[in-house]
Amino acid sequence: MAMKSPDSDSQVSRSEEIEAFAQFKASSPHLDAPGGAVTGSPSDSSREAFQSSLLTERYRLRTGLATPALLNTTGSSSVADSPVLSSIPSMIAGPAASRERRPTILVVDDEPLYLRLIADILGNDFRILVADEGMTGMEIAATHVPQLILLDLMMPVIDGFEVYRCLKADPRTREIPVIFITGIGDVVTETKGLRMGAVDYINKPINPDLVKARVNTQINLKLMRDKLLLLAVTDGLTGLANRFHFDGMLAYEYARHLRSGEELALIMLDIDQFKAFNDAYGHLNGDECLRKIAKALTKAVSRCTDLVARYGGEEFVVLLPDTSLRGAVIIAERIRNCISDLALPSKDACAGFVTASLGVVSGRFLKGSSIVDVLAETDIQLYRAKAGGRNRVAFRALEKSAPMH
Ligand code: GH3
Ligand code: MG
Ligand code: MG
Repeated sequence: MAMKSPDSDSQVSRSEEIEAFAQFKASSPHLDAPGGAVTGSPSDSSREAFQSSLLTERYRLRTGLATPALLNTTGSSSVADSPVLSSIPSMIAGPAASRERRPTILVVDDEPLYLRLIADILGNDFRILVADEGMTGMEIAATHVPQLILLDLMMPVIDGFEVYRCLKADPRTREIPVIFITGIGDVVTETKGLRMGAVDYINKPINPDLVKARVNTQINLKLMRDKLLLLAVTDGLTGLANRFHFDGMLAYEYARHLRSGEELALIMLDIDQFKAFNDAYGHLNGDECLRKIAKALTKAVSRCTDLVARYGGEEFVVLLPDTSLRGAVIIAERIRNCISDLALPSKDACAGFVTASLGVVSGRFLKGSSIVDVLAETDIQLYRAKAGGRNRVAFRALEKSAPMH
């Protein structure tokens, strides 16, 4: 693996250099959150796939321009965006959106009567958003990400199946369960919808008790699934992302950076002489110390695309997409200072308080290079920081031009 060091000793603790880095960083353009790519639609023919992608594209364009209508108690001005909504603003009862804790359900139906009816049936238990046509429905779904969508099959311009395809082709709405509402009620149509992935059907004319029962079941499943998904990616002790999530995100960001050619930075952190801390103060205090350090780490990174994770034991990692070595070293120094500033006493540690050592790498990667090499090099830098006396940052730039093996 071809690497180069940015300076002769690779040790950073000079305040002037940090200041210069800070100025450099302040002058760099701000990072936007990455937009997810549409990976295709689950259409059953190429014509449908083409139509879906066209619709998705139109929908995306419109999403950037239009604020979707939100129906609430106060009858906000956005309600007037839709003739259907403006006629039924008082239908939804409940607290203001900002204090809203009830699950959200989006109802998409071209018939105002049914929007009214369903909102009446479910309005006491759920926050209800409505749309009188598919395009608006998709916009609202992407912006508000409801827990469930009730989607009418028979609508003019874009029917429910097509709206469903677009919802499933969009990463922002892909995971939202959909119940179809249909007046057709034949086996072929219902089977088609269920095969596409709809979670259930509601038949017109609507039976309120049946609607409530079906909706409650699906909302409970969705909430439970969301909770499990969150648990699967969270470290139980610190609340940070866990190793599993970090590995997935590293692979994703690495692949993205292979394509974009932008720099990707990684920080690996290990608490110094933490065994001594545990021995002196006990494991419960050790756990509390890890939680405090996790909080400090979260505070030290600012971009929404940065990921802080617990790598294992008393080791943490920070993934910094689109970040130069200079930027990453500034952040590593900030983290190191935040941890020192906690001033957690550790009588047997060299410094007398809890400190950490950090290894940093950043680089542009070529096809054929390996993510394992990046991790291994970050680890090497971490142990250089340890060997250099602990409570410090060591770093290295990964060579841009030479492929790694
Ligand atoms: P070094 O400066 O070389 O990193 O020394 P160290 O003592 O930190 O490293 P070592 O690998 O010898 O010990 C790591 C310690 O971290 C030992 C283990 O008890 C502690 N540790 C790991 N995970 C946890 C945890 O979840 N809770 C607590 N309280 N301690 C933990
Ligand atoms: Mg360790
Ligand atoms: Mg340690």
